[in-house]
Amino acid sequence: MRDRIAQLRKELEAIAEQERKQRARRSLQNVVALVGYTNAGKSSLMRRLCGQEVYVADKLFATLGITVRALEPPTTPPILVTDTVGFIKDLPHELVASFRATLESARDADFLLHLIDASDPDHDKQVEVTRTILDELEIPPQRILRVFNKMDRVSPEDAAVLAERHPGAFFMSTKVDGDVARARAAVVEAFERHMSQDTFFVPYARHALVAELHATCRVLDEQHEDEGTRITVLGLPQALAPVRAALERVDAKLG
Ligand SMILES: Nc1nc2c(ncn2[C@@H]2O[C@H](COP(=O)(O)OP(=O)(O)OP(=O)(O)O)[C@@H](O)[C@H]2O)c(=O)[nH]1
Ligand SMILES: [Mg+2]
Repeated sequence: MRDRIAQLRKELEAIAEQERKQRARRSLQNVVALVGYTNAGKSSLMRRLCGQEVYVADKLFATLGITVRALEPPTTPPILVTDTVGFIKDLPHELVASFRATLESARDADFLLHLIDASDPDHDKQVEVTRTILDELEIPPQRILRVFNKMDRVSPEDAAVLAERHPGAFFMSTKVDGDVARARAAVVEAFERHMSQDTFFVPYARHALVAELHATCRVLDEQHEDEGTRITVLGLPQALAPVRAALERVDAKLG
């Protein structure tokens, strides 16, 4: 009997370790990608959202690689923001490689902010270029939020026309604190829409799962009972499902 318990414990530890690794990978998936035509203000928005030094310059292709940073102040679970290389109509050859990484990060993102320079008289054409590429990647439109940036340089009359023509779009300036706060709230809200509430009873022997829930979800309630912890969390399906599966596997083995 003792041998059997020792054996089970070893197996459980191995499973837990494997799950920890899988979850660590999965948690990287809470990603919002900033995409759009070059010079739209992607890096500026990233800098405002993540409170980090991100290279911003008034020149084409200021960004030539992918940058990933967590939303700051942090959320639970963390939301990662990816800055990407700007889209353009006829991509210069030497940029194809770095652009490929941009396409990948766009495809992998849970949610995309499509930034548009509203002050550029040519922005219609630029929207079209980005939209075509996102279409080719088969990114569902409901995952994309159009963000008209640089609204500080748009007259109220033009702003009204834009709002009329693009219902559901987001209008902002990275120079306006209130706008950045609204953008942050929109990103957080997009993730929270996909979160659901769940309650787990985690035996003390598996308390590592409680730590994982703290890392990947928002804990709403936690009670320590005789045999374990009863914990209610709000989390994304990809965070909740593996914990549920791990607990069921333990039940099956011990029962
Ligand atoms: N007036 C105004 N200028 C802005 C705004 N947001 C960004 N800019 C300016 O626009 C220029 C380009 O900004 P970036 O953030 O580097 O643009 P990007 O989309 O990352 O550009 P690439 O990396 O080249 O694709 C910079 O000079 C910014 O200061 C805004 O809301 N209003
Ligand atoms: Mg940039």
